Amino acid sequence: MSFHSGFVCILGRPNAGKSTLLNALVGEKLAIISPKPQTTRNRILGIINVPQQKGRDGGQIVLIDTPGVHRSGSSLGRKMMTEIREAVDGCELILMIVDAKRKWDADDALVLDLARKAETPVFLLLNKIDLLADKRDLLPLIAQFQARHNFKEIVPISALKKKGLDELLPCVVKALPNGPRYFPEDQITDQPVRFMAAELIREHVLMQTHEEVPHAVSVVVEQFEEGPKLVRIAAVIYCERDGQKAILLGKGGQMLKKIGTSARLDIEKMVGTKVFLELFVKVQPGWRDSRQFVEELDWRRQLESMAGPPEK
Ligand SMILES: Nc1nc2c(ncn2[C@@H]2O[C@H](COP(=O)(O)OP(=O)(O)OP(=O)(O)O)[C@@H](O)[C@H]2O)c(=O)[nH]1
Ligand SMILES: [Mg+2]
Repeated sequence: MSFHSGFVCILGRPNAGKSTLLNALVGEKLAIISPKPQTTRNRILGIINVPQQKGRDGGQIVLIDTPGVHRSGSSLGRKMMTEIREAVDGCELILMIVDAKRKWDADDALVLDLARKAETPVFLLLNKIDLLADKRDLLPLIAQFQARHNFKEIVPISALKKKGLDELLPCVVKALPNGPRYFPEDQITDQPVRFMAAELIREHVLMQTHEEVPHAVSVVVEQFEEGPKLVRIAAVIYCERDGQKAILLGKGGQMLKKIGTSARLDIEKMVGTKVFLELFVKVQPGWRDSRQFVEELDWRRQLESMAGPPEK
């Protein structure tokens, strides 16, 4: 018996179900989900330990959820594409995920192009099969995909209903090289709770607002103080225009209150203690086109600057 390990990148167009898959495979909510495209903006690590079982090799899968592959000229869009490329670079396996209910189009072609260039084995995951009325539709669909690329495996799944995942995991382990355990067995992500809290707040903004508002919003946690019985959090919801700020506040502050209450309950579930959450809304005109602002949103960068300059 041997131990397999490696980095596995989930790649796909916006809304294909990448983050739903990450959460389902890890068994914890690490990434926020929404029906709106371009929900995920950073790469998100999820660590899965697969025990040796019934003669099968065990291993550690370091799964990376990525933003949806898309064409965009904004600084935010470019940053999202950089996050995707960083995840793809150096991974041992790509899980390309497509929505089985959608016709193949230029966006999927863009994803396949990225996967091909990586020169890494690619699994094709046909997601959302729970939406197929007739399961016999799967066979011609699989044949179509086989003609597009020499996929190492084609696996029909439903990330939402957790179908096909038990078949997928051993295939992923088998496709990885023999290697070390990269992360301790009890670690499931590299993302600190402070930043997960910011994402949960953004998820509630995505749920409660429409049209351009969700895309124009970013969330920064400015204060995060963990006590034994209470976590105090102050966060700023940035938007781009006064009109968006008015929507986020709502009549008499009702909208912000609603977002705050529901986000607080989710954060309490995550941290396991009471949370005191204060939210502010600020206008940062055109932040999505500001390279500096977009870079400052990157939590990996924020962590570096919190740690201060390296000691000599
Ligand atoms: N019916 C069905 N819906 C799914 C499935 N997987 C994901 N969804 C839904 O598809 C929508 C998008 O899911 P996400 O996981 O946020 O998609 P994503 O690929 O991470 O999207 P971006 O982060 O925007 O790139 C959500 O409404 C999910 O509930 C599935 O297997 N079946
Ligand atoms: Mg996502």
